[in-house]
Amino acid sequence: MELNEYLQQTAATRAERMQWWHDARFGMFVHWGLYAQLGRHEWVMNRERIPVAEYEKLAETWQPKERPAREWARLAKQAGMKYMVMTTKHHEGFCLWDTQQTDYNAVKHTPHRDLVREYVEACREFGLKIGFYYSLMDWHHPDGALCATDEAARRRFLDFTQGCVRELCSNYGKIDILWYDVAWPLKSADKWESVKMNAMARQLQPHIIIDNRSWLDEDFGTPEEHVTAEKEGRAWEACMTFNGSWGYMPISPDWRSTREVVHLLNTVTAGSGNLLLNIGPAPDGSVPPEAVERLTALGQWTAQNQEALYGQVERTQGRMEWLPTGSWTIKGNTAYFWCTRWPGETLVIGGLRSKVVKASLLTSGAPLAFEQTENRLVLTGLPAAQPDAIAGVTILKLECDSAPRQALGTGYVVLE
Ligand code: H79
Repeated sequence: MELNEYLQQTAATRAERMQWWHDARFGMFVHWGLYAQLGRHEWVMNRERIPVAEYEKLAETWQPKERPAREWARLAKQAGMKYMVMTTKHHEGFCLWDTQQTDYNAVKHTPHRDLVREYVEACREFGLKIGFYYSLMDWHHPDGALCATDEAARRRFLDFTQGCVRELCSNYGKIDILWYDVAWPLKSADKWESVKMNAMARQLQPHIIIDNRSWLDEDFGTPEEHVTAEKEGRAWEACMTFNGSWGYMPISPDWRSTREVVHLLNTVTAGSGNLLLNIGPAPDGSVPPEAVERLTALGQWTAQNQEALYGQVERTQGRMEWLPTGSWTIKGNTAYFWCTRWPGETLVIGGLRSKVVKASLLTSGAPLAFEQTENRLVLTGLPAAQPDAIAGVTILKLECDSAPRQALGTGYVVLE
């Protein structure tokens, strides 16, 4: 298929295909592979220069417990996540599904199970949308690097890659997201035959959503380990680790707190983006206790604040101002103020240009007294201390008579 025709076709169906994804806001990334057994990051093979033959031995010793994917899916559901994305093959090249493309897979070797099927079944059981991560870069395949300089190797590697994508899109029922990663070493969509590959994926899975990592922009951008909104109108999803490593890494002590994750949710929601938060299960498939603890707390918080979090939101960029006490998200005529620094019984917001009709605490629904003059909204009678004990983030709901807008202007403060 021609590039232009492909781009037109995918653009024509994008809004409809992406609706659930925009509403979902929050997903779980799962990085699981042979590297989990070493517990030193999913790049351990590359960073420690482990020879392929030595690394391969990890494929004889992997012993996951029974159906850990059910634990992940249950936890994701409880945390308020609406979809999952799991590594079907990371850079190490080990395929977690029953593939015909290589013997280096989880059925031919340990654990002698189709881990992708278990994952898919768990997602369905818990009502989560299903994403497949697939690393184009491959450190195990003999043509994975050679393909850059050897035309016959490139042909073999593309046949392998397209074969993998075909299987993943054919053998597991409806798949919702295809999440490519690291299109190394080939440096263009042409070289990867990305249009052909992704058109095939779409033919097999007409509703699928594809990320931007096969040298095509496709459906959404993927800022990694930072939360940066794409340009207006472009969908984006920030993918974030919990502790600085995607793969299991118990020696990393730097876990993001529940509060930090709520702050991430605030930022992505303000930019109409999504958050894909990662867990790296242990070799047996269990979720690190630090992640369980935080995701469980997050679940309580998201359940109480779901109205502000999920569904169609508007971007706040250029519409609202920063404030020292918290930050905004917007949904229709309602502004949500995520108060992270509780000021006590009175909260003052400057420069709100829309008339507030009703103010309340989102969690309890308790109405708040307020007075609004031209340049100041003064809310009174608030609890003396931060009411939210889970993350220290309480949302104030301000229903306005028009689309919320805030502009402080220069006012009377002369800065010179
Ligand atoms: O799966 C997780 C990470 O392992 C993977 N993406 C997330 C989701 C990833 N993280 N960092 N990277 C990939 C870095 C990628 C570096 C690269 Fe390169 C730059 C790959 C290709 C160009 C340097 C040069 C490393 C390989 C060639």
